[in-house]
Amino acid sequence: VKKSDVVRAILPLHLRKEPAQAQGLAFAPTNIALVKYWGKRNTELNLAYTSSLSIALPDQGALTKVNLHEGKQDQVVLNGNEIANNTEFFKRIAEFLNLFRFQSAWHFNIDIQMNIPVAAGLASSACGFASLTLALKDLFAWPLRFQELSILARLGSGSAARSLWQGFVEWHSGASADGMDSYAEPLTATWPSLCVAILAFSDQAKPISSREAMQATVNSSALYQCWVQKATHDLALLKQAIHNQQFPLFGGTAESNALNMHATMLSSWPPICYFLPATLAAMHEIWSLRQQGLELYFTEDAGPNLKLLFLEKDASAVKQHFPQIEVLRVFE
Ligand code: 2P0
Repeated sequence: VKKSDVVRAILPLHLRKEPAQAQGLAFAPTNIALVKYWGKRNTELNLAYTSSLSIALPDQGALTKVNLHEGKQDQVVLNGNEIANNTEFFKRIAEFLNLFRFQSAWHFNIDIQMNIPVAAGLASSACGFASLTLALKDLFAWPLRFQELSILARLGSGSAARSLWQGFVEWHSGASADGMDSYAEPLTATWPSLCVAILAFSDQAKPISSREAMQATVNSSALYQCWVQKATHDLALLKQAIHNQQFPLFGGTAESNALNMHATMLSSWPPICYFLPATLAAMHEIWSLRQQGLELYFTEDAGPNLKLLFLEKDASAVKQHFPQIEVLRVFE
């Protein structure tokens, strides 16, 4: 099954036509996975081995404008700077746009405004492809459901399947070969006192992309099968914790899930390690604060930065220990 087969199944012939308006515009928030997506059962379609669950950061993400233009090739502008057509970033976007180039003469103008650091483990590809998918829906006026848009966004980047909504979002791994059952959905639950903060140590591009790193993990880690079981178990626990608003279970499950994901990377060969010395020092500090009674947990993605999880009642204590953070209330 190819990406183009999936697009044809979702967009029947009568929808593969001229834009309905001059420009499409959409915002998509970035998301932080609490139970991670790490490893694909199908690399063409970005189908995950396991389901994952994330939380959106309300005002942080990507605002994307898209239109057709007269030029001879696609043009991609990120935060006001035109992206060269020989970069990985450009190529991934152009490859995604090929799926929607219903006439070969069509070329797209894409203008993305992101208010998060790009390529620092802050899910820029997630909000980037999610906002581009929603902007294309707007441009062409596709009468699609969010479930179908989630499948289209996944063809750009796995985690983009989860970036179409605010709040808690679950991406079902699905089991079918064509991935038609692999889409995300929002949970109805909210948690108004939940806070998130990014504890940043580096805004440098990552040494290895998450795409390559997850494939290397699947191919070489002896722990990979354990990860599949662990992620499945963690997803059930996390949903229970959200449902019952049990914060220690919530934070503990997210932190343990992240550490298990990183353990699979450390056990890959060649080894993959996203920790910096400052990352480890902060982990020790968080564990020590927790022993002293502070309900503070972390998660970490494919980069050295930590994302702190805590409740509003502890926000000033957390800020005292980590003065550089900005406290984000996720459900405001
Ligand atoms: C996640 N990450 O669940 C996990 C945790 C990073 C660590 O999804 O190859 O950019 O485009 O499907 O989605 C980052 O990987 O990878 C990611 P592709 P993606 O958020």
